[in-house]
Amino acid sequence: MRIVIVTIFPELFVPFLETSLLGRAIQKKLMEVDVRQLRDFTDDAHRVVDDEPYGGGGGMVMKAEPWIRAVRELSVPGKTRRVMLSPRGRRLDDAKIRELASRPELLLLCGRYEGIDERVRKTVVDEEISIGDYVLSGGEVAAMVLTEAVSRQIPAVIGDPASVENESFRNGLLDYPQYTRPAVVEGLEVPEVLLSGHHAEIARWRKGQALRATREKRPDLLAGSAAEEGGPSSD
Ligand code: 21W
Repeated sequence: MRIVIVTIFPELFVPFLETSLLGRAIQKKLMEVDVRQLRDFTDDAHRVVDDEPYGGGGGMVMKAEPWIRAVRELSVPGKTRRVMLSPRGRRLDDAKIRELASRPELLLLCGRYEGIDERVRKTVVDEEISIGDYVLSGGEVAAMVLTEAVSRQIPAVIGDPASVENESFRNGLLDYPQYTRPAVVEGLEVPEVLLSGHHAEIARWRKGQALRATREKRPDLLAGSAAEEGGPSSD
């Protein structure tokens, strides 16, 4: 899959795209990510991308024309899904990530300032996505969240195809608690079942712990799911 990102801060993406899983995936051409400077789509000497809002109020608004030109030039009709990162969008979740990952090409619009002229959304955007109900300074961090989560849907990117299926949220539950050496930390011991070598019992304990954690921390995930069966066990 290919992701094109349009932003006035392309440098924010450089270490992000070079590092770890994503860096390796791009190097191995499992994914292509192109980051483009919005200012390259202006036509004035000063490469201006913002202006004062009609109707007054504080702050600046991103001008429509550079965005419209950028999207038209960088997307392929019928192929590219054009996504604006925006606090007004629908909240991103696992189902949306899977849907986006199934597309051949995404174009991500990252706004700054108080937002983007509404006519951009109306003319060249397929959907608006938010990553949650809190205020960011622009769409760039949200585009990174989306890019990283989408990349993890490609089995070859994470190396072990089985672990895409195993991931939390795929089964609708939070993770079970995890432990590694040493056996005692701050007086707290590793649950005995994990040292037992009884793989079936370990699997049962983990399922019970995942259910308990989900019930306690995120009961909303259990509502209307078939996950709750094969009862929990104690510590
Ligand atoms: C934040 C822009 C707040 C504008 C009308 C008049 C992209 C984001 C963003 C930003 C405002 C996402 C206003 C979660 C986010 C993003 C920048 C408020 C005030 N409206 N997901 N004045 N949170 N944020 N505008 O902030 O671009 S995805």
